[in-house]
Amino acid sequence: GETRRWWKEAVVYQIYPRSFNDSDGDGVGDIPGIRRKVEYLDDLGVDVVWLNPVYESPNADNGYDISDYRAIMDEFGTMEDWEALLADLHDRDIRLVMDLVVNHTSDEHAWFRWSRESTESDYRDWYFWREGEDAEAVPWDAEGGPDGEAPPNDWESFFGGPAWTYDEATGEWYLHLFDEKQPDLDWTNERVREEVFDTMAWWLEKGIDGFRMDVINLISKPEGLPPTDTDRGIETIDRVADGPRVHEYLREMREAVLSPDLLTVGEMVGEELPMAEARQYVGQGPDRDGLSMLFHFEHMLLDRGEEFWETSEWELTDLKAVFDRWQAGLADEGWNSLYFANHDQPRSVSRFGDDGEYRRESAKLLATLLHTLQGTPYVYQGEELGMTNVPFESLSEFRDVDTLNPVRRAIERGEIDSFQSVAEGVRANSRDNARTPMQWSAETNAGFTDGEPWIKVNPNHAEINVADEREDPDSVWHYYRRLIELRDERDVMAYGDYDPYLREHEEVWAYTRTLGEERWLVVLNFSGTETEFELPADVVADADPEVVIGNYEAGETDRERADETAPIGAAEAGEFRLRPWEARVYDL
Ligand code: TEU
Repeated sequence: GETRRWWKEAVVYQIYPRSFNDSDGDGVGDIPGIRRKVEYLDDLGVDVVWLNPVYESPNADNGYDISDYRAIMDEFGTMEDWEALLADLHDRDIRLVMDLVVNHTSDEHAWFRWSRESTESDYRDWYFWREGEDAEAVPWDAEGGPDGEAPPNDWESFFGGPAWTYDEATGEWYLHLFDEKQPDLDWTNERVREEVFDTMAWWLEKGIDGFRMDVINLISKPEGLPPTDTDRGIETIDRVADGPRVHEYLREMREAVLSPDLLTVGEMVGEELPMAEARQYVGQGPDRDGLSMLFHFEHMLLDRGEEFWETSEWELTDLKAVFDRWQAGLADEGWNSLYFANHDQPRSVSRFGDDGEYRRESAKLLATLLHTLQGTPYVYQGEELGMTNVPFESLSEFRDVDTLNPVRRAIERGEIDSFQSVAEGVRANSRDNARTPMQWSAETNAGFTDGEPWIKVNPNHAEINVADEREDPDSVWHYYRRLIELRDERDVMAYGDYDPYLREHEEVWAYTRTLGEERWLVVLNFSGTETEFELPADVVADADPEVVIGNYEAGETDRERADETAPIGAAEAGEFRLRPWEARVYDL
């Protein structure tokens, strides 16, 4: 993390356009709607917007199925609207990062339509077309093809079911690691790579500031597409993640179109990403891939169960271990991205905090953590209000293919009785928790639309919304704003070294950040009860250090506070007491 870069000092705000702001009353958010909120983003103080896909798409997966990389989806507006948005953002010194989805296209993309026409098509080898297998000869299910024919291998789609779809027209199967409307591009084909790089250059030419790269670690499939080997613990994801040529492709991309002044963040799906592999992706040396940063999933999997509708209890010690590993692993080479939420994940306060009694405190605690680790923080729309998960009541209220497919399929196959029998887990895990409309006000539809919203609005918008949050100086929103502002004032936030303490403590997360003479201590109580702990005396030599920010009475020192509220405060150097979900940052 030595070299200074603008994207290391930035805070990124993620916009899911479909759910951000609707300007024309069709119930779907749009680009003119975002333009009306640029001032809002500027007030919050963010430096970068990452925009989820806005390209032409039949929306089988809300824009992650692209049918034209160089056109804007009608529902979202026009290319002129998009250009005006870019100009508005740049006017306020906010940069724009676009989503790059090139592991797959839509099945309605011209390339796939041509590819599908015949086995002789010029575009046939742009995708993975294969003959089926003799169902008698292979151990996997013969699902979806003609009698007696099984798919080419047993890979499973991320959205459930086989990763292959049989196509009547030519009697072959095509690969799709996601929905059947998202066929995978074959990157071994040089023309595919050239076309992708041309498209990237075309957008860069328009003046964008970087790319978020969707499932970029899936672009290289293993030679021969071997089936899984569950006896040896090899599942589909192990076959397809971080494939044999992925680094070669990324270095080619780097050479063709990228530069270190762009923000490039690669999404790396999978269970565990070895640090050596990660450094290869985000190292800046000439033989590295040169991405700015990556999204790994390790903390996102801690509370997941085996099945989509199952959850498990996460432990703070595990969460800390994940971050300790990544903070240390990318300290000298590469750079971390920091996120607790995005459009694919349940709401962070419902998951890692307490969305009941201590919603505000715990939302601010998570914000403190996000902004005081080493790396670039990503704020997902609504996170700055402490927006929560959604009380979905029936399957018909969900919209997401990644919720509907697995549940419907499990019902069809008799694995579960009904939605109601798994409702709790689905409600906890569904991506739709993140996709309900941004809560602007207490008004009808949270001020998101004058029409009928495409997905339900969280009924708690009456209590949680931008208008109220901005009104109240103690709100989650104002706390985020202050954290973002602090980053501009204090270099230690971006560049300080991270050193953790009390790693085995089950409720407390404590660490210092050090940059030259500057040293911060962060203490976080991840529980709903008061907690006491001690740090080595040499960490806190001063018995009354200044509080930089905290989620109770910000700005007070411990001693001042101790006078008024007896149980709180460091009585002697190194001794701490934190209230429920209390977060404090000290300047030592
Ligand atoms: O997501 C990749 C991905 O695999 C997960 O985030 C996914 O939501 C989850 O593992 C499914 O169980 C990216 C995009 O962020 C997501 O919205 C897209 O649906 C997906 O790629 C396909 O493009």
